[in-house]
Amino acid sequence: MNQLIRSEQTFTVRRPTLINESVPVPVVEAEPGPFSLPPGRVALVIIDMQRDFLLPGGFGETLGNDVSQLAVVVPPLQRVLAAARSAGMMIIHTREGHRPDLSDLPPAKHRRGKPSLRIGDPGPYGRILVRGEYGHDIIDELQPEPGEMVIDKPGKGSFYGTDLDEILTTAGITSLIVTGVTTEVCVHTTVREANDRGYEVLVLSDCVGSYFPEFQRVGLDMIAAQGGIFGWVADSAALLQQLAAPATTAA
Ligand code: TIU
Repeated sequence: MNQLIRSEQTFTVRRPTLINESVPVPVVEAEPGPFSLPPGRVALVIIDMQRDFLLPGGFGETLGNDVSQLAVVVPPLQRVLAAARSAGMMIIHTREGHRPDLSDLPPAKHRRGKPSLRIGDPGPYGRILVRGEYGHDIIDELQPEPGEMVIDKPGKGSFYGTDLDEILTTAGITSLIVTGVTTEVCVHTTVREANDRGYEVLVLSDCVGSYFPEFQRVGLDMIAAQGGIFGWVADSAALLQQLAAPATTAA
């Protein structure tokens, strides 16, 4: 049979439509246009704010990066996290890392780059990017609270090799506010995965960070270009304005 037949496969789109909501929906001023926050359908996703990426001596630094570039993200992200908690929003934290036996670490990923320490090697914060180690966990400032979801992911994207899609679908989530590090790697991969799965995605420009200023700028531009090819971009002030606004209810 012609292999092209595969293109006729059908998929079930499980995301409910946002049109014809009867309740007023807060809207964030964003690029390339307004981003809706349908009540109860929005989750905050905080990607890989782990010690190994942010603290000196961790995996990020072993890759040759200046980790101080990421520290600027922490204060605005703390404010967004606090506001999302107050608003009762679903909160998802992710962590990139691997099983202690490294059985979920593809050799290609293990070999990649020229780090002075590789994934699984002992580092200053325990074994690099290994689950259960101090360095693999989230920085003190953004530690999850009880009831918040923590997704351990083996890849750069948050959907690959995880049950994130099932969790979001079950909770009725249609829209994601994405934050974390790094803009051009795990944030971008997650945004693209989410976009292909039918989620509406808003990226907060001052709550995502890159080791490279030019990647930060271009990475954000790429998301909102072409009419929002992967999603929307706004700064945290635009979101906080809406989360702080008094709730409007249908008369
Ligand atoms: N190296 C780099 O920029 N990022 C990663 O390896 N992982 C994440 O982005 N989390």
